[in-house]
Amino acid sequence: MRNKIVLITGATSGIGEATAKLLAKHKFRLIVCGRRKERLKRLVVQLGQETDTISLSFDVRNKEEIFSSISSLSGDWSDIDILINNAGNAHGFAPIQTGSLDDWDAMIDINVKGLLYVTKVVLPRMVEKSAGHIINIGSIAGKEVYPNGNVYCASKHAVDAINNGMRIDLNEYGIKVSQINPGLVETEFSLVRFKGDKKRSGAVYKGFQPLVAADIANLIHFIITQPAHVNISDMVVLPLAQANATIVKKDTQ
Ligand code: NDP
Ligand code: 8X3
Repeated sequence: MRNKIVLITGATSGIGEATAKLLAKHKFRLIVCGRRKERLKRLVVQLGQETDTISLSFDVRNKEEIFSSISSLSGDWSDIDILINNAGNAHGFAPIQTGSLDDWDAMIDINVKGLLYVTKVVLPRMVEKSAGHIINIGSIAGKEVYPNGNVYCASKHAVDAINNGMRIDLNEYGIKVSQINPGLVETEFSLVRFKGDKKRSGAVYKGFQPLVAADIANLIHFIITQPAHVNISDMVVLPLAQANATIVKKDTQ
């Protein structure tokens, strides 16, 4: 039997990249995706030393781009066993009365519609063979709402609902659907949220030990290596210092 093929969106940094690196060590065959082509090229060279790796570059907001790149997969690469819907970000951190329309569009288009578009292209083959596994990366922001989180939280609540809906609809096909909802993970996430402001983004993770991307990669590996009859449907994971979306115990010095 061939090694399983995993398509990871948002593999150019953070959680997606750490997951690609870990799964490469475990010899999963990888399709790494993102918009930044230079990073994808480097990943293919690096991971290619451990496992078969190819890349696809598309913006998850662009359905034509998604459909044509995933449909262009040839040979058994089109037979994706595991889809990791990870691409996403928060854009901005403003109260609802002053939030930017562009930021709102970005979050709904990327975190919600992008996840749906990619799933739409990958699912038919899974349904046809009655097998497969979809991992959706939600967030603590999809379980709770916090000040200034408004639309980002809404986008992740949507992912939570879609995750549950997928599991119900795909139940008869034996396709596993799982979600991981992390709290604070130190990646490029806050840099994107604060539009490149390193001081502001760095401050998010000061005074406590945040999760790192490799922590989430470990959990993804755990979820996809369970026995065939076991489906981990939903998992919330927080740093020890974080009690919920709003309470984080920080050193004050
Ligand atoms: P990063 O900013 O490090 O990574 C985001 C990834 O998403 C990048 O690889 C980026 O690739 C990709 N991406 C963003 N926009 C698009 C787009 N329009 N089209 C295609 N790919 C896109 O953040 P994280 O690794 O932290 O985030 C990964 C996921 O984890 C997100 O869904 C996020 O909401 C979620 N999450 C993060 C938490 C955290 O605290 N960090 C906590 C809970 C959930 P590229 O720019 O190359 O396109
Ligand atoms: C990312 C974690 O708390 O910034 O989803 O929303 S948080």
